[in-house]
Amino acid sequence: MSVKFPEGFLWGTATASYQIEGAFDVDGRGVSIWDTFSKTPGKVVNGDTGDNACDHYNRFDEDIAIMKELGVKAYRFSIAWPRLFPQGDSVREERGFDFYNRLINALIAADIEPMVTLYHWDLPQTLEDQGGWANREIVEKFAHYAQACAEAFGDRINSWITLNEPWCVSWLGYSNGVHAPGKKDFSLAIASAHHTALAHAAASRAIKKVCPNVEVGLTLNMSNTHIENPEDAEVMELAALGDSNLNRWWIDAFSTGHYPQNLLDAYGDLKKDFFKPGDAELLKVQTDFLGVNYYSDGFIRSALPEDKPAIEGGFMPFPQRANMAPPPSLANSLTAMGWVVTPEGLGNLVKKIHRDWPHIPYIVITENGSSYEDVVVDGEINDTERTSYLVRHLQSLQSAIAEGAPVKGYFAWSLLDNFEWAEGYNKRFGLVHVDYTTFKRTPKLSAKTYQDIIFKNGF
Ligand code: GBH
Repeated sequence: MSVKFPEGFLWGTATASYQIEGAFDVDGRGVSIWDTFSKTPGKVVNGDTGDNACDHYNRFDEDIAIMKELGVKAYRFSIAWPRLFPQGDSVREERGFDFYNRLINALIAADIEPMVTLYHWDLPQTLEDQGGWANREIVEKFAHYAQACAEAFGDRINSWITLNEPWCVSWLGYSNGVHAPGKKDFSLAIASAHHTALAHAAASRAIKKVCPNVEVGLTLNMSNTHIENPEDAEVMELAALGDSNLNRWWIDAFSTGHYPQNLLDAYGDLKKDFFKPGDAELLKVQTDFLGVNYYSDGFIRSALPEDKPAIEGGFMPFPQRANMAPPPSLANSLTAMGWVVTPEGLGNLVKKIHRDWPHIPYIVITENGSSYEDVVVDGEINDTERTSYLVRHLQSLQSAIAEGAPVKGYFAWSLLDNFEWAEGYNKRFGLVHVDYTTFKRTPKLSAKTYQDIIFKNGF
Protein backbone atom coordinates (compact mmCIF):
# COMPACT_ATOMS: atom_id res chain seq x y z
CA MET A 1 0.00 0.00 0.00
CA SER A 2 1.39 3.40 -0.81
CA VAL A 3 1.04 6.29 1.58
CA LYS A 4 1.35 9.86 0.33
CA PHE A 5 1.88 13.24 1.90
CA PRO A 6 -0.22 16.17 0.62
CA GLU A 7 0.82 17.58 -2.74
CA GLY A 8 3.38 20.38 -2.33
CA PHE A 9 4.42 19.13 1.11
CA LEU A 10 7.51 21.10 2.15
CA TRP A 11 10.37 18.66 2.65
CA GLY A 12 13.36 20.23 4.26
CA THR A 13 16.42 20.00 6.45
CA ALA A 14 17.36 22.30 9.31
CA THR A 15 20.55 23.68 10.87
CA ALA A 16 21.61 26.54 13.15
CA SER A 17 24.39 29.09 12.70
CA TYR A 18 26.59 28.39 15.72
CA GLN A 19 26.26 24.64 15.24
CA ILE A 20 27.60 24.58 11.67
CA GLU A 21 29.20 27.81 10.48
CA GLY A 22 32.59 27.92 12.21
CA ALA A 23 34.62 30.95 10.99
CA PHE A 24 34.12 32.39 14.44
CA ASP A 25 36.58 35.27 13.99
CA VAL A 26 36.09 35.94 10.30
CA ASP A 27 34.64 39.00 8.53
CA GLY A 28 34.12 41.02 11.67
CA ARG A 29 31.85 38.57 13.51
CA GLY A 30 31.33 39.56 17.13
CA VAL A 31 31.52 37.25 20.13
CA SER A 32 28.38 35.32 21.05
CA ILE A 33 27.38 33.81 24.37
CA TRP A 34 28.16 30.35 22.97
CA ASP A 35 31.77 31.38 22.22
CA THR A 36 32.14 32.47 25.82
CA PHE A 37 30.28 29.51 27.31
CA SER A 38 32.03 26.84 25.24
CA LYS A 39 35.41 28.32 26.16
CA THR A 40 34.58 28.17 29.86
CA PRO A 41 36.15 24.96 31.21
CA GLY A 42 33.68 22.26 32.18
CA LYS A 43 30.68 23.57 30.26
CA VAL A 44 30.90 21.51 27.04
CA VAL A 45 31.92 17.85 26.73
CA ASN A 46 35.60 17.53 25.69
CA GLY A 47 35.96 21.30 25.77
CA ASP A 48 34.56 21.46 22.23
CA THR A 49 33.71 24.86 20.75
CA GLY A 50 31.99 26.09 17.61
CA ASP A 51 35.17 27.83 16.37
CA ASN A 52 35.29 25.70 13.23
CA ALA A 53 32.17 23.54 13.52
CA CYS A 54 31.39 22.17 10.02
CA ASP A 55 33.14 25.08 8.29
CA HIS A 56 29.82 25.73 6.57
CA TYR A 57 30.78 29.42 6.26
CA ASN A 58 33.30 28.40 3.61
CA ARG A 59 31.51 25.31 2.31
CA PHE A 60 27.88 26.37 1.93
CA ASP A 61 27.97 25.76 -1.82
CA GLU A 62 28.86 22.13 -1.23
CA ASP A 63 26.13 21.85 1.41
CA ILE A 64 23.55 23.27 -0.97
CA ALA A 65 24.67 20.77 -3.62
CA ILE A 66 24.11 17.97 -1.09
CA MET A 67 20.60 19.26 -0.36
CA LYS A 68 19.88 19.48 -4.07
CA GLU A 69 20.92 15.86 -4.43
CA LEU A 70 18.65 14.91 -1.53
CA GLY A 71 15.77 16.61 -3.31
CA VAL A 72 14.80 18.88 -0.43
CA LYS A 73 12.47 21.74 -1.29
CA ALA A 74 13.37 23.99 1.65
CA TYR A 75 16.20 24.74 4.04
CA ARG A 76 15.84 26.17 7.54
CA PHE A 77 18.94 27.99 8.76
CA SER A 78 19.55 30.65 11.36
CA ILE A 79 21.24 34.03 11.17
CA ALA A 80 24.03 34.77 13.63
CA TRP A 81 23.09 38.10 15.19
CA PRO A 82 26.80 38.84 16.01
CA ARG A 83 27.71 38.59 12.31
CA LEU A 84 25.34 41.44 11.45
CA PHE A 85 25.73 43.53 14.62
CA PRO A 86 28.97 42.40 16.29
CA GLN A 87 28.45 44.55 19.38
CA GLY A 88 24.69 44.00 19.61
CA ASP A 89 24.10 47.72 19.02
CA SER A 90 23.11 49.43 15.78
CA VAL A 91 26.57 49.33 14.14
CA ARG A 92 26.33 47.07 11.10
CA GLU A 93 28.93 44.67 9.75
CA GLU A 94 28.29 44.56 6.01
CA ARG A 95 30.39 41.44 5.49
CA GLY A 96 27.90 39.61 7.70
CA PHE A 97 24.98 40.79 5.58
CA ASP A 98 26.95 39.78 2.46
CA PHE A 99 27.40 36.23 3.73
CA TYR A 100 23.67 35.67 4.22
CA ASN A 101 22.92 37.35 0.90
CA ARG A 102 25.26 34.90 -0.84
CA LEU A 103 23.72 31.96 1.01
CA ILE A 104 20.14 33.00 0.24
CA ASN A 105 20.91 33.69 -3.41
CA ALA A 106 22.64 30.34 -3.82
CA LEU A 107 19.64 28.55 -2.27
CA ILE A 108 17.22 30.32 -4.58
CA ALA A 109 19.41 29.52 -7.58
CA ALA A 110 19.24 25.87 -6.53
CA ASP A 111 15.45 26.14 -6.24
CA ILE A 112 15.52 25.52 -2.48
CA GLU A 113 13.26 27.76 -0.42
CA PRO A 114 15.11 29.52 2.39
CA MET A 115 13.38 29.63 5.78
CA VAL A 116 15.09 31.90 8.28
CA THR A 117 15.32 31.65 12.05
CA LEU A 118 16.41 34.96 13.55
CA TYR A 119 17.54 33.61 16.90
CA HIS A 120 18.92 30.13 17.43
CA TRP A 121 20.79 30.90 20.65
CA ASP A 122 23.91 32.87 19.60
CA LEU A 123 23.26 36.14 21.41
CA PRO A 124 25.89 38.89 21.06
CA GLN A 125 27.98 38.68 24.26
CA THR A 126 27.69 42.44 24.80
CA LEU A 127 23.93 42.04 25.18
CA GLU A 128 24.36 39.26 27.72
CA ASP A 129 26.70 41.57 29.61
CA GLN A 130 23.67 43.85 29.98
CA GLY A 131 21.52 41.01 31.33
CA GLY A 132 20.62 39.23 28.10
CA TRP A 133 17.10 37.83 27.87
CA ALA A 134 16.51 38.62 31.53
CA ASN A 135 16.76 42.37 30.81
CA ARG A 136 13.62 43.79 29.22
CA GLU A 137 15.68 46.08 26.94
CA ILE A 138 16.41 43.00 24.83
CA VAL A 139 12.89 43.22 23.37
CA GLU A 140 13.54 46.46 21.54
CA LYS A 141 17.02 45.37 20.47
CA PHE A 142 15.67 42.14 19.02
CA ALA A 143 12.96 44.04 17.15
CA HIS A 144 15.61 46.33 15.68
CA TYR A 145 17.69 43.35 14.57
CA ALA A 146 14.57 41.72 13.07
CA GLN A 147 13.75 44.90 11.17
CA ALA A 148 17.27 45.08 9.72
CA CYS A 149 16.98 41.46 8.57
CA ALA A 150 13.59 42.09 7.01
CA GLU A 151 14.96 45.12 5.15
CA ALA A 152 18.00 43.21 3.91
CA PHE A 153 16.48 39.83 3.06
CA GLY A 154 12.71 40.36 2.99
CA ASP A 155 12.55 40.52 -0.80
CA ARG A 156 13.65 36.86 -0.93
CA ILE A 157 12.49 35.28 2.35
CA ASN A 158 8.83 34.36 2.64
CA SER A 159 9.01 32.34 5.84
CA TRP A 160 10.43 33.78 9.07
CA ILE A 161 10.83 32.25 12.50
CA THR A 162 11.54 34.76 15.24
CA LEU A 163 12.98 32.53 17.96
CA ASN A 164 13.98 28.90 18.24
CA GLU A 165 12.81 27.19 21.43
CA PRO A 166 12.46 30.11 23.85
CA TRP A 167 11.87 27.45 26.54
CA CYS A 168 15.47 26.26 26.12
CA VAL A 169 16.74 29.84 25.94
CA SER A 170 15.06 30.62 29.26
CA TRP A 171 15.12 27.43 31.30
CA LEU A 172 18.36 25.82 30.13
CA GLY A 173 20.14 29.17 29.78
CA TYR A 174 19.06 30.91 32.99
CA SER A 175 17.67 28.27 35.36
CA ASN A 176 19.61 25.02 35.21
CA GLY A 177 22.53 26.61 33.39
CA VAL A 178 23.38 23.72 31.06
CA HIS A 179 23.27 26.12 28.09
CA ALA A 180 24.78 29.58 27.57
CA PRO A 181 24.90 31.92 29.40
CA GLY A 182 24.88 29.26 32.14
CA LYS A 183 23.03 31.23 34.82
CA LYS A 184 21.22 29.39 37.60
CA ASP A 185 18.46 31.62 38.85
CA PHE A 186 14.78 30.66 38.64
CA SER A 187 13.61 34.27 38.58
CA LEU A 188 15.86 35.13 35.65
CA ALA A 189 14.34 32.21 33.72
CA ILE A 190 10.84 33.58 34.33
CA ALA A 191 12.01 37.03 33.19
CA SER A 192 13.48 35.47 30.04
CA ALA A 193 10.30 33.49 29.37
CA HIS A 194 8.38 36.77 29.46
CA HIS A 195 10.89 38.78 27.42
CA THR A 196 11.19 36.12 24.71
CA ALA A 197 7.38 36.19 24.37
CA LEU A 198 7.43 39.99 24.12
CA ALA A 199 10.36 39.75 21.67
CA HIS A 200 8.47 37.35 19.41
CA ALA A 201 5.58 39.78 19.24
CA ALA A 202 7.74 42.88 18.74
CA ALA A 203 9.86 41.22 16.05
CA SER A 204 6.77 39.88 14.25
CA ARG A 205 5.36 43.39 14.05
CA ALA A 206 8.73 44.80 12.93
CA ILE A 207 9.02 42.25 10.10
CA LYS A 208 5.43 42.75 8.95
CA LYS A 209 5.94 46.49 8.84
CA VAL A 210 8.75 46.05 6.32
CA CYS A 211 7.21 43.17 4.37
CA PRO A 212 3.49 42.81 5.03
CA ASN A 213 3.08 39.71 2.91
CA VAL A 214 5.57 37.33 4.48
CA GLU A 215 4.67 34.61 7.01
CA VAL A 216 6.06 34.91 10.53
CA GLY A 217 6.05 32.07 13.03
CA LEU A 218 7.57 30.91 16.29
CA THR A 219 9.34 27.58 16.88
CA LEU A 220 8.74 25.78 20.17
CA ASN A 221 10.08 22.53 21.55
CA MET A 222 6.93 20.64 22.48
CA SER A 223 6.07 17.22 23.77
CA ASN A 224 3.33 15.02 25.24
CA THR A 225 3.47 13.82 28.80
CA HIS A 226 2.59 10.28 29.81
CA ILE A 227 1.31 9.90 33.32
CA GLU A 228 1.82 6.58 34.98
CA ASN A 229 -0.76 7.04 37.68
CA PRO A 230 -3.56 9.43 36.70
CA GLU A 231 -5.33 8.71 40.02
CA ASP A 232 -2.59 10.62 41.84
CA ALA A 233 -3.85 14.22 42.13
CA GLU A 234 -0.39 15.56 42.95
CA VAL A 235 1.07 14.01 39.82
CA MET A 236 -1.77 15.43 37.73
CA GLU A 237 -1.07 18.88 39.12
CA LEU A 238 2.64 18.60 38.29
CA ALA A 239 1.77 17.41 34.79
CA ALA A 240 -0.50 20.41 34.24
CA LEU A 241 2.25 22.75 35.41
CA GLY A 242 4.81 21.07 33.17
CA ASP A 243 2.47 21.35 30.19
CA SER A 244 1.89 25.07 30.88
CA ASN A 245 5.61 25.71 31.30
CA LEU A 246 6.74 23.86 28.18
CA ASN A 247 3.84 23.87 25.72
CA ARG A 248 1.35 26.61 26.57
CA TRP A 249 3.29 29.67 27.78
CA TRP A 250 4.31 31.19 24.42
CA ILE A 251 1.23 30.04 22.49
CA ASP A 252 -1.16 31.48 25.07
CA ALA A 253 0.88 34.69 25.08
CA PHE A 254 0.68 35.38 21.34
CA SER A 255 -2.92 34.07 21.15
CA THR A 256 -4.49 35.82 24.15
CA GLY A 257 -1.90 38.10 25.73
CA HIS A 258 -2.09 36.06 28.95
CA TYR A 259 -0.06 33.25 30.48
CA PRO A 260 -1.49 30.06 32.02
CA GLN A 261 -2.84 30.97 35.45
CA ASN A 262 -1.68 27.77 37.18
CA LEU A 263 1.88 28.67 36.28
CA LEU A 264 1.64 32.30 37.39
CA ASP A 265 0.29 31.04 40.71
CA ALA A 266 3.10 28.50 41.03
CA TYR A 267 5.79 31.08 40.23
CA GLY A 268 4.40 33.33 42.96
CA ASP A 269 6.82 35.99 44.15
CA LEU A 270 9.60 34.63 41.95
CA LYS A 271 8.05 36.46 39.01
CA LYS A 272 9.00 39.74 40.72
CA ASP A 273 7.86 42.81 38.78
CA PHE A 274 8.64 41.54 35.28
CA PHE A 275 5.04 41.89 34.13
CA LYS A 276 4.05 45.47 33.43
CA PRO A 277 0.61 46.96 32.95
CA GLY A 278 -0.25 46.86 29.26
CA ASP A 279 1.87 43.78 28.53
CA ALA A 280 -1.18 41.75 27.51
CA GLU A 281 -1.63 44.04 24.51
CA LEU A 282 2.08 43.81 23.62
CA LEU A 283 2.16 40.00 23.82
CA LYS A 284 -0.75 39.41 21.48
CA VAL A 285 0.30 39.08 17.87
CA GLN A 286 -0.87 37.45 14.66
CA THR A 287 1.34 34.36 14.31
CA ASP A 288 1.04 32.79 10.89
CA PHE A 289 2.36 29.36 11.74
CA LEU A 290 3.70 27.35 14.63
CA GLY A 291 7.08 25.70 14.21
CA VAL A 292 7.27 22.50 16.24
CA ASN A 293 10.50 20.79 17.24
CA TYR A 294 9.73 17.27 18.39
CA TYR A 295 12.21 14.74 19.73
CA SER A 296 10.41 12.58 22.27
CA ASP A 297 7.54 12.35 24.72
CA GLY A 298 7.98 12.95 28.41
CA PHE A 299 6.92 11.00 31.49
CA ILE A 300 5.81 11.89 34.94
CA ARG A 301 5.95 8.79 37.06
CA SER A 302 5.55 10.17 40.53
CA ALA A 303 5.83 13.27 42.70
CA LEU A 304 9.12 13.51 44.53
CA PRO A 305 9.09 14.43 48.22
CA GLU A 306 9.13 18.19 48.95
CA ASP A 307 12.62 18.08 50.41
CA LYS A 308 14.16 16.22 47.47
CA PRO A 309 13.50 18.26 44.34
CA ALA A 310 15.14 16.92 41.19
CA ILE A 311 16.41 20.28 39.97
CA GLU A 312 20.10 19.63 40.61
CA GLY A 313 21.37 17.29 37.93
CA GLY A 314 17.95 16.87 36.36
CA PHE A 315 17.56 17.92 32.77
CA MET A 316 14.08 19.37 33.07
CA PRO A 317 14.32 22.34 35.43
CA PHE A 318 10.56 22.50 35.96
CA PRO A 319 8.44 21.29 37.67
CA GLN A 320 11.16 20.36 40.12
CA ARG A 321 9.18 17.72 41.94
CA ALA A 322 8.28 15.60 38.94
CA ASN A 323 10.06 12.28 38.64
CA MET A 324 10.53 12.17 34.86
CA ALA A 325 12.54 9.00 34.52
CA PRO A 326 11.32 7.02 31.50
CA PRO A 327 9.56 3.74 32.32
CA PRO A 328 11.75 0.61 32.31
CA SER A 329 9.81 -0.79 29.33
CA LEU A 330 11.24 1.97 27.12
CA ALA A 331 14.67 2.11 28.69
CA ASN A 332 16.26 -0.09 26.04
CA SER A 333 15.12 2.10 23.17
CA LEU A 334 17.02 5.25 24.15
CA THR A 335 18.90 7.35 21.62
CA ALA A 336 22.49 8.38 22.31
CA MET A 337 21.08 11.47 24.06
CA GLY A 338 19.22 9.19 26.46
CA TRP A 339 15.85 10.22 25.02
CA VAL A 340 13.12 7.64 24.53
CA VAL A 341 11.81 6.87 21.06
CA THR A 342 8.06 7.58 20.88
CA PRO A 343 7.11 8.05 17.19
CA GLU A 344 3.34 8.06 17.78
CA GLY A 345 3.96 11.15 19.91
CA LEU A 346 4.63 13.31 16.84
CA GLY A 347 1.24 12.55 15.29
CA ASN A 348 -0.51 12.88 18.65
CA LEU A 349 1.15 16.22 19.27
CA VAL A 350 0.11 17.88 16.01
CA LYS A 351 -3.46 16.61 16.43
CA LYS A 352 -3.52 18.02 19.96
CA ILE A 353 -2.18 21.40 18.83
CA HIS A 354 -4.89 21.58 16.18
CA ARG A 355 -7.54 20.63 18.77
CA ASP A 356 -6.37 23.03 21.48
CA TRP A 357 -5.50 26.03 19.30
CA PRO A 358 -7.66 25.74 16.14
CA HIS A 359 -6.89 29.39 15.28
CA ILE A 360 -3.26 28.54 14.47
CA PRO A 361 -3.34 28.55 10.65
CA TYR A 362 -0.78 25.78 10.16
CA ILE A 363 2.09 23.84 11.69
CA VAL A 364 5.58 23.17 10.33
CA ILE A 365 7.73 20.49 11.92
CA THR A 366 10.86 22.63 12.07
CA GLU A 367 13.00 19.91 13.71
CA ASN A 368 12.82 16.17 14.31
CA GLY A 369 15.71 13.77 14.45
CA SER A 370 17.89 11.51 16.54
CA SER A 371 21.43 10.98 17.71
CA TYR A 372 23.12 7.59 17.53
CA GLU A 373 26.72 6.50 17.60
CA ASP A 374 27.67 6.14 13.97
CA VAL A 375 30.39 3.87 12.69
CA VAL A 376 32.10 4.46 9.38
CA VAL A 377 32.75 1.15 7.60
CA ASP A 378 34.48 1.29 4.22
CA GLY A 379 33.45 4.93 3.93
CA GLU A 380 29.78 4.18 4.56
CA ILE A 381 27.51 4.92 7.50
CA ASN A 382 24.75 2.42 7.88
CA ASP A 383 22.70 4.32 10.46
CA THR A 384 19.77 1.92 10.66
CA GLU A 385 18.51 3.25 14.01
CA ARG A 386 18.37 6.87 12.82
CA THR A 387 16.74 5.68 9.61
CA SER A 388 14.08 3.79 11.53
CA TYR A 389 13.50 6.82 13.80
CA LEU A 390 12.97 8.98 10.70
CA VAL A 391 10.62 6.57 8.95
CA ARG A 392 8.51 5.86 12.03
CA HIS A 393 8.10 9.56 12.85
CA LEU A 394 7.10 10.32 9.27
CA GLN A 395 4.54 7.50 9.30
CA SER A 396 3.05 8.91 12.47
CA LEU A 397 3.01 12.41 10.99
CA GLN A 398 1.42 11.25 7.76
CA SER A 399 -1.49 9.57 9.53
CA ALA A 400 -2.09 12.67 11.66
CA ILE A 401 -2.21 14.76 8.46
CA ALA A 402 -4.65 12.27 6.94
CA GLU A 403 -6.81 12.82 10.05
CA GLY A 404 -6.82 16.56 9.45
CA ALA A 405 -3.80 18.00 11.24
CA PRO A 406 -2.70 21.10 9.25
CA VAL A 407 1.00 20.33 8.81
CA LYS A 408 2.63 21.99 5.80
CA GLY A 409 6.21 20.79 6.09
CA TYR A 410 8.85 18.68 7.80
CA PHE A 411 12.47 19.66 8.39
CA ALA A 412 14.81 16.87 9.41
CA TRP A 413 17.26 17.74 12.17
CA SER A 414 19.86 17.89 10.95
CA LEU A 415 21.37 18.20 7.51
CA LEU A 416 24.86 17.73 8.97
CA ASP A 417 26.42 16.30 12.10
CA ASN A 418 27.23 19.43 14.08
CA PHE A 419 28.12 21.09 17.38
CA GLU A 420 25.50 19.62 19.71
CA TRP A 421 25.65 22.41 22.33
CA ALA A 422 26.66 21.11 25.78
CA GLU A 423 27.41 17.70 24.19
CA GLY A 424 29.89 19.12 21.70
CA TYR A 425 30.77 17.02 18.64
CA ASN A 426 30.31 13.81 20.54
CA LYS A 427 26.62 13.51 19.60
CA ARG A 428 25.72 13.24 15.93
CA PHE A 429 22.27 14.13 14.56
CA GLY A 430 23.11 14.50 10.86
CA LEU A 431 21.67 12.79 7.80
CA VAL A 432 25.12 13.60 6.47
CA HIS A 433 28.26 12.55 8.34
CA VAL A 434 30.98 15.16 8.92
CA ASP A 435 34.62 14.25 9.47
CA TYR A 436 35.78 17.04 11.77
CA THR A 437 39.42 16.88 10.70
CA THR A 438 38.93 16.99 6.92
CA PHE A 439 35.36 18.44 6.90
CA LYS A 440 34.45 15.73 4.41
CA ARG A 441 30.70 15.19 4.11
CA THR A 442 29.27 11.69 3.59
CA PRO A 443 25.54 11.07 3.28
CA LYS A 444 24.40 8.28 5.60
CA LEU A 445 21.80 5.59 4.93
CA SER A 446 19.23 7.91 6.56
CA ALA A 447 19.98 10.55 3.91
CA LYS A 448 19.35 8.05 1.13
CA THR A 449 16.13 6.94 2.77
CA TYR A 450 14.98 10.55 3.16
CA GLN A 451 15.81 11.19 -0.52
CA ASP A 452 13.61 8.25 -1.48
CA ILE A 453 10.70 9.42 0.72
CA ILE A 454 10.92 12.93 -0.75
CA PHE A 455 11.04 11.57 -4.29
CA LYS A 456 7.92 9.46 -3.70
CA ASN A 457 6.30 12.11 -1.49
CA GLY A 458 5.60 9.22 0.85
CA PHE A 459 6.36 5.57 1.29
C1 GBH B 1 16.93 21.21 19.68
O1 GBH B 1 16.68 21.33 21.03
C2 GBH B 1 17.73 22.38 19.20
O2 GBH B 1 16.89 23.34 18.56
C3 GBH B 1 18.86 22.01 18.28
O3 GBH B 1 19.70 23.09 18.10
C4 GBH B 1 19.55 20.78 18.84
O4 GBH B 1 20.72 20.47 18.14
C5 GBH B 1 18.59 19.65 18.78
O5 GBH B 1 17.42 19.96 19.46
C6 GBH B 1 19.12 18.34 19.34
O6 GBH B 1 19.34 18.42 20.70
O7 GBH B 1 15.93 14.79 28.83
O8 GBH B 1 14.22 13.28 28.03
O9 GBH B 1 13.61 15.25 29.27
C7 GBH B 1 15.97 20.27 21.62
C8 GBH B 1 15.83 20.48 23.09
C9 GBH B 1 15.25 18.18 23.57
C10 GBH B 1 14.86 19.98 25.15
C11 GBH B 1 14.47 17.27 24.47
C12 GBH B 1 14.07 19.05 25.98
C13 GBH B 1 13.84 16.83 26.78
C14 GBH B 1 14.48 15.48 26.80
N1 GBH B 1 14.93 19.57 23.76
N2 GBH B 1 14.53 17.70 25.83
S1 GBH B 1 14.53 14.67 28.35
